[in-house]
Amino acid sequence: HTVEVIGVSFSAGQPKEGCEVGPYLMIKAGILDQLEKLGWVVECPDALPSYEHLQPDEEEEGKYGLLKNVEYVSRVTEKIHHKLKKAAKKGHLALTLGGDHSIGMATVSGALAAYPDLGVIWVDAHADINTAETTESGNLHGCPVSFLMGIGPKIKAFDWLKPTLKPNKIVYIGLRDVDAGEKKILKEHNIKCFSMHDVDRYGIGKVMEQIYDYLGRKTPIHLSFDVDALDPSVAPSTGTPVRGGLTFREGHYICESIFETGRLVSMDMVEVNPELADDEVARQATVNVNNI
Ligand code: DIR
Ligand code: MN
Ligand code: MN
Ligand code: MN
Repeated sequence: HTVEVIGVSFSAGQPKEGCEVGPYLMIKAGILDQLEKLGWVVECPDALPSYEHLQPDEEEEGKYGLLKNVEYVSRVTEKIHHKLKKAAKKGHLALTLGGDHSIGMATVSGALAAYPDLGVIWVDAHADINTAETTESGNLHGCPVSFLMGIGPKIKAFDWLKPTLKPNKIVYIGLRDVDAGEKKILKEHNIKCFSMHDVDRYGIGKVMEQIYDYLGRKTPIHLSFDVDALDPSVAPSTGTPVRGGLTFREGHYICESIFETGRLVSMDMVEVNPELADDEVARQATVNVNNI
């Protein structure tokens, strides 16, 4: 089986510099070797391309109210969308290393283009479902899910993105910092959420079983893993840490369990920001959190 690793050195979906270095450090820490040891054929044609040449001139930004870097995020995510779609259509497992979570627009839409009945498991402290109307920060990493669903005002720069994700094809795990406007959207669209409260209540094993029942036992799965879903004591080096998160084992269990279904077709690992660590120990803990 082949895994195609797509590095996305990009951080314009949020204001803190550093998560563009994430893919570089995860590769340096040995993720490709780990995958080979697990028996994967690893293809990594273009792990660390720079997207700086896609950065628009200043006057092309600022056209969408509070939302920042719309043009830039759109250009980069459109590129990644095509890469992902191509990898998925070849039947490869697409592994995207971010980068900030705005790239979820690219990966989920790319996987959906190859697998129309895709189910998405979004592991995150945050719901990332703000719209141009509800966002308080203007950061696009807080918006990918609404863009994928076509909720909220239409953004012209994102004409390329076909909003094909249905509200009943996504499930959240790990939520604990959800904005008021997001709560309203989650409720209105009846979106399935397993907050940290639910992880505590059922245990991660039962949460995963409920998710497979909900999404259906045949659907291909995309896993979008925001490292801030993990507790800051496990993965401190990220832009918006929130205490009370998943343990190391709960995070690994989610990944192992989804892999065991045999239906994982694509995965993102995002928001690893080595610049934000207090020290080298914290940095290595976060970069290496995928490693056992
Ligand atoms: C917040 C934070 N809901 C926002 N979102 C984050 O900016 O829209 N997502 N940090 O990972
Ligand atoms: Mn191949
Ligand atoms: Mn996120
Ligand atoms: Mn998050």
